[in-house]
Order: sequence, then C-alpha cells, then structure tokens
Amino acid sequence: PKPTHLSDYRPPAYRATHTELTFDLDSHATRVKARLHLERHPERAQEDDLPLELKGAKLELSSIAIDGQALEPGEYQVDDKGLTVPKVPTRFHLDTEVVINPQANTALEGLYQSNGMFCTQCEAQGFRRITFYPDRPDVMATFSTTVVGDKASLPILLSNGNPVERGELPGGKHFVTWEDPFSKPSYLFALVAGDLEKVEDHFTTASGRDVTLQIWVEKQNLGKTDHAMASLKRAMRWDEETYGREYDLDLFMIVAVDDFNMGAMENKGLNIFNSAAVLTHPQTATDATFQRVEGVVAHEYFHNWSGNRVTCRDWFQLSLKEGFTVFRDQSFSADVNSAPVKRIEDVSFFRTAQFAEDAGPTAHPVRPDHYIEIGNFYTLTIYEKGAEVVRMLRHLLGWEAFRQGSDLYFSRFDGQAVTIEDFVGCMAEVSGLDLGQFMRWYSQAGTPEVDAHGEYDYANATYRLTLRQRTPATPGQPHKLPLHIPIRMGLVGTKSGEDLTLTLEGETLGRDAVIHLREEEQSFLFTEVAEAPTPSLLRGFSAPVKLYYPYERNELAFLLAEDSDGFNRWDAGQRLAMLAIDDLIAAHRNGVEKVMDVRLVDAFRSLLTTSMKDKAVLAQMLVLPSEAYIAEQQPVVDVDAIHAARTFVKQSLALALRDEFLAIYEANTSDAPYAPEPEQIGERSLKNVALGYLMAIEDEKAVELAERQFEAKHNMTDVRAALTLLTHSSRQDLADPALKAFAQKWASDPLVMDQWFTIQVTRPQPDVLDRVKFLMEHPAFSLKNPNRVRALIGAFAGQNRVNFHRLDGEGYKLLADVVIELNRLNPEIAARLVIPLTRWKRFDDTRQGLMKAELERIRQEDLSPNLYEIIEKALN
Ligand code: HT7
Ligand code: ZN
Repeated sequence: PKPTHLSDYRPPAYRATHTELTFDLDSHATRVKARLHLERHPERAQEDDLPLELKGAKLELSSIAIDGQALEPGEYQVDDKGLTVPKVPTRFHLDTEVVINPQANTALEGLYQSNGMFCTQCEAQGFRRITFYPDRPDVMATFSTTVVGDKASLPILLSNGNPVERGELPGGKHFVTWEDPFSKPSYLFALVAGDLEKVEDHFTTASGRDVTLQIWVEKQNLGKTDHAMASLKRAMRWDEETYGREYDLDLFMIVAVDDFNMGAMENKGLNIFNSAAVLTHPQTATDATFQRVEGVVAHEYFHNWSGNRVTCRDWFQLSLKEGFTVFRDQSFSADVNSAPVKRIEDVSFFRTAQFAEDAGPTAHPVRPDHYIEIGNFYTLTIYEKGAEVVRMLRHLLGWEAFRQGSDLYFSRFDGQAVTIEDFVGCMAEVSGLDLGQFMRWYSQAGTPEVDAHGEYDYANATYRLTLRQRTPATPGQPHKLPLHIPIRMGLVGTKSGEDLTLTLEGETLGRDAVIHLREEEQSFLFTEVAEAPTPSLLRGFSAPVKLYYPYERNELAFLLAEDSDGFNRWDAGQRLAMLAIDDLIAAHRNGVEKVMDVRLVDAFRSLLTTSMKDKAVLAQMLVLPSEAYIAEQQPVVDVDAIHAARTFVKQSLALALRDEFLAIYEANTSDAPYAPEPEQIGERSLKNVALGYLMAIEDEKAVELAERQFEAKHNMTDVRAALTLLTHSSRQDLADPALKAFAQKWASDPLVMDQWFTIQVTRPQPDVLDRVKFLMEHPAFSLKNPNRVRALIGAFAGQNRVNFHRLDGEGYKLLADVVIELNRLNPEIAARLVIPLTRWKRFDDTRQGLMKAELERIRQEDLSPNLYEIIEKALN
C-alpha cells in the first residue's frame, strides 16, 4: 500500500452537489441505486479532459448510466479501488446500481448487520463500500435517501435529516424517504434499519424552535436511556450558552448498536452509538460509564457544529474537528461535574497513554503529513493532544477572544470543508496574536521536555526561573524546533503558604500567571519576592509537556498541602509517591530490603484526616500512580519491579493507616438511592479507594466489607469495585463464588459480561493466561464483537502488565494469535489491538526479542493496509 501525502492535496476534479440513494435491504444482497449530481470543480475548470474517478470497494456494479444513457463496457473501468469514466460532461448526473453483502461485512465499515439490524459506519472511508462516490470530506452534497426493507423484520427505517415520505410496497416491504437539507460529506451519511423501539423527548432551542429527540434501542434496553437523554439535553443547552451554537434540524436521533468499532459516530441528525457508550442503569453501569456516556453524547452532539457544519478539507485535518470537539466535551464535563477531578482524570490518562504514543514507533504530529490508512490515525495524539493544543489557544487568547474566534470560524466557514490554518487564523485575527510559532504544535510530533531550575536571591528579593526545552526525535523528525509553551505558575511563599505576587520585568502579573517559553532556554527574573518561594509550575497542566524540577520531598509535601491550584496539589502528591516508588524499584532490583518512605505515609495521613470538601478530588489524591504511568518514567521498563514496588507502597500505606482508611470507608457508606451526581460519585469513589487499600492487606475486616458490599448489590459501581477486589485478592475462595454469582445474574447482558471478562483478565495472579484462553471459549465471547475483544484481549494486553509481559512470551503469543485472526475479520480493531506489542523498544533485551518475534510472525500474514502500516512502523 502507498502512502497519501498532505502536500499532494488538490481539490477534486468533480464534486457532487446532490445525492439520491435508494437502498433495497437484504442481508446478503442489498441493492444500492445512486444518482449523483456531479459538476466540474471550479478550481479545476481549466484542465482538459479530466476523467471522473470515484472510490469504491467490495461493490458489484450492475448498471451505470450518464444523463440517462447506459455506458458500454469500454466506456468505464472498475477495479478494487473504484470506478473511472474517462470522458464525462462538465455537469451531469450519474446513475449506478451496485450490490453489497452486509452480512459478510465483519469489518464494520460501510453497511453491515449487527444483531439483525442494518447500520452504517462511513467515517473515514466506509461510504465507498456502499456506492461509487467521490468519498472525500471536501465533497459536500445534500442527500435524499430512500430505504426499502421488509416490514416485519425491519419496521424502523432511518437515515439523515427529516422523513418526507413513507409507504407500503409489494412483497411485504415498506419504504421511508429521508431528506437532509444540509450539505455534508459522505462520511456523515447514516442508515439504520431494524426492529427498534424509541424513547422520545423534546428540546426547545434558544430561538424557540422545538426539536424532537429520539433514542432508538432494542426493546430489552428501553429502560437504559434516561441518562443519555438527560445528557443530550444538557449538552444542547450548554452549547447554546457557551458557544452560541443552536441545533439546526427538527429531529435529532441516537441509535444504540452492539457491534461498533469505536464509541460513537456523529452522522448528521442520526448519531450511531456503540451501546456501551449510551446505555446505562444503576444496576448495570458504573459511575465511570455514566460519566463516559455523558461525555460521548456531548462529544457527538457538539460535532454538529465542530465537524458537520464546518468540516475537514482532507483527513490530515482530522484534529480540526476532533481536537476542538474533545476540548469542548471536556469543558462541558468539567462544567457539569467536578472540574478539578475532570482535569485530573484527563491529564492522568493523557500523561500515561498519549505520552507513550508520542514516545513509540507510531508517534505522529497532531496534523500528520502522510498516512497509509487513515483509520490508524484516530489516535490519542489527534484527539487528546489536539484538545490540549486548543486548550492552550483558549488560555493564550483568554475566553472572550477565544469565543470570538470560534464565532468567526463558524460563521465564516459554515457549510465548508476547511483546514487547521483556517481555525487558528480566526484565533489570530480576533486576538491580534502572532500564532506562527504556535503552529509548530500541529506539525511537530513528540512530547516536549522542560527542565526548570529556580534560584532565590535573599539579598535582592528576586527569584530567577530558568527553563530549557527540548523535544526528543520521533520517527521521520530527527530535529525539532522550540515550541511556544505557555506555563501557568505561581510562587508559593514557603513560610506563609500564600501565592506571592509575581512581578516580571517591572510588570505585575498577579499571583497566578502564564509565562511564555519560546526559546530553547529562557530566564525569568521575578522581583520583589518577599520570601523564599517554592515554585508551582505548569498549573492545570497548561501545556502537554513533561516538566522536570528537582523538588525535594519536603517541598512536594508542602505543595500537596498548600498549593492554591488543586491540580498541582494532586500532581505534587503523585511526584512524592513516584520518588518513594523509585526508591523501592531500585531496592527490588538490588535485592535489598524494601523500606517505606515515612514522608509519604505522613502526607497520606494528613490527607485522610483533614476534612476536604471535594471527596472526588481526595479520592484522586489517594490513588497511586498507575503501573503504566510509572513505566513511562523509566528508561527501560521493569514490569516486575514496578508491580512489586507499587504493591509494597499500597500495602505499607494500608498497614500504617488502616484505621484512617476504615473511618473513611465508613463515613462514606450511604443507603441513598443511586444518582449519578458529582457528590455521590465522589463519595463512592472515595469509599472504594479506601476499600482498595484495606483489601491490599486482606485482613478479616476488609474481606468482610468487600463481601458485604458485593452482596448488598446497591449499584454496579459498588458491586464492580467489590468484585474486582475479591477477584484480584490472593484468595481463590473469595474470587470464585463471587464471579460465579455475578455471571449467573448477568449472563444475558453483554455489557455487564464485558465487565466480568475485564475483571478476571486483569488479575495479577500468574494463572491468568489460562483464564484468558478459557474465557475466549465462553459463549458470551465473540471475536466479531469489538466490545468483547476490548474487554477481554484488550484489557489483558493493556492493563495486566505483569502477565502480558511474562518472560516466557506466552502473553505476546496470545495477542499475536488474536491479531492475526482479526486481521481477516476486522482490520481496524486488529491494528489497534496490536499496539502494546509495538512498544518493544521500551523493554529489556529478552522481552524485546520475544515481542519482535511475534511482530515478525504477524508480518508474514497477508496484511490489511491497517495492520501493514502499524507493523512496518514497529519493525523499522
Ligand atoms: N468521528 C468518529 C470517528 C470514527 C469512528 C466512529 C465509529 C467507528 C469507526 C470510526 N472511525 C472513526 C467518532 C468521534 O470522534 O466522534
Ligand atoms: Zn469526535
């Protein structure tokens, strides 16, 4: 497969202005008739004899005509990439009829079947599996879609826009015609047909229009849509109030589908959701799922403006819609829940997973400049780092100017397919800022590292902060240029514990300010610094960088207690824990006795005994850095030492602070009816963190509490937390009965069984590999369903570090076997699943050899472009 390059972009030779589709649905042979109204693109009007080239894959062409005139076989060519008609008029309509096989479509791109329901996934390049088309985002057309299906088995027929006609047809069939008045690229097309039921609600927009809201699900899931509906209404209101964006159609539909490659898809007026990202019930979904559903519903809804009304010119601009929309959904979730917790969760995930991506063989800029398979670029870099870049813009401009820039962007480019320059250009225009250097964030891959060094001069009451930046080389980018890095900071008076006023070059900045690092090295001299300060740097994680400052442990304990920035208080705790863990990793490796750092115990004691209002923040502060995060900090990852060190810290804290954890547990156990509200969520998470510590020492009391909590069945958050602790304990006699009872109760709920799979395959005990193999044969498991694959195989490879990285290589072999099988069934999922193996350079020689051997074994297969691209990057 050949790469596509950003520098080769040209407007299409022909564009579609209106598209008429008729689907005659059949599991094995769906007929798709398409009438495309096409015209020469104005920017290519001067070129002679441009052929019409349409994309198409896995289509069987049965007829083709131009302006009503059937084409002879010599007048067009079809190959496995598409259709070419060498001679066409400058404006014409093309009629084609193709046959496709939805039942055989296990890739879940294009039109496929899930539990008998027909559904589509067209982003990024699935529409070409439906009909021959200029399948690129800069071709935007209005669509009119007629769906024909069997009335008994497919009573519901949905597509984008508004239903304009429906009727009966011979042979027990019926049809519905949908019209979408908004021009859209083909990737936003959607069709759903099945035996579905709906929950309906209404929303009145700011300008007084009534919008009908529908959530379509299979009958048995009717009781699980309340939270998604409430989230949708909250998101609609928030986008009006925060960004001035109103919904534009009279109908907004969400459909829940079981087989889905990602979380959800923002198709115009007809969002299609992975059922895991929309269905909730207190008895089946955890707090984390409730919050995820709220976030994903909002994300897809927000795309209606940032993605649909204004879309991407080409797929290199993917972060234009995804980075901006993630930033919008993060801000929404922060506003409607606990803002500091949301930031801590997002950053904690980002620093673990995106930093790892940036340091691995698939590292790429927020705007890549080439790809083989765009499906491989729905990454944490495009989404999350893209959001961090937008967040920096928001902070550089301030909210008001940022909002003006956003308004300008939406009004100037409404109905168009545009670039990242267009977006940043609006921000520069409204603010007058020079964002030239800032644009490097989009083109340069890798995580910048900032070394900070500070000196206080008592005699002159000055504090000099020196910052040095470097970005390590990444594949294809050996040399990096300095970035514009906004660093939010404060100087905390070491005696007073107060933020000191910051005066820089004679200018008073306040007590919390942003300084701008633009050079490779830069010094900032603060004057009138009344007392020796401890610097609090990168507050709120103001830039996606690694910040190194040689903090002493007492300074970290001080910041943990005193910093006015909640995020940096949490971060100080994480740094303090990391220092303790580092010592223990060294002790483990050197075979010397492990000794717990009493300063960490003291810091935790203060946290547990000083009353803190936000319980969810406290819970976050009590969570130790994850094994994955600790691994990120090591030059060569030592999985066993990390596991041993972290477990030792957890057990030591539990032993030393048992009574305090018990008190926290008891103070946060309530019988109130479940609500996914921030206060309750905070209480549950604090209680369950405390129980986690208590179960680390597995004393009688802890076991009793965990069993009682499991049996009380108050809600899935508590049940899952208890079941996880019982299963991950050293006692099989605790794990087995609980797992059995859980499976008996939930055998018919696939999303709950996914939790059952994940809990078991993330056990640290060494027998887990056999368990994974055994569970792959379980009737509730299927390699064809991405949720099952993620819950079982993905969780094992991604979350069970000690067992996946077994020294006999059996964990790697298991993953490679599954990836080989999925390469045939679902290339998009195969290419995602293989990622842990591609990170081989981070491990010792033995593991490197074993991991590479498995990658080589995969390479021998007949690879899809998706897997080919990833494997080649990993082995080169
Ligand atoms: N824009 C969507 C991205 C997407 C996708 C969704 C479902 C299945 C396959 C997919 N490929 C790409 C989802 C989003 O970011 O909102
Ligand atoms: Zn998105």
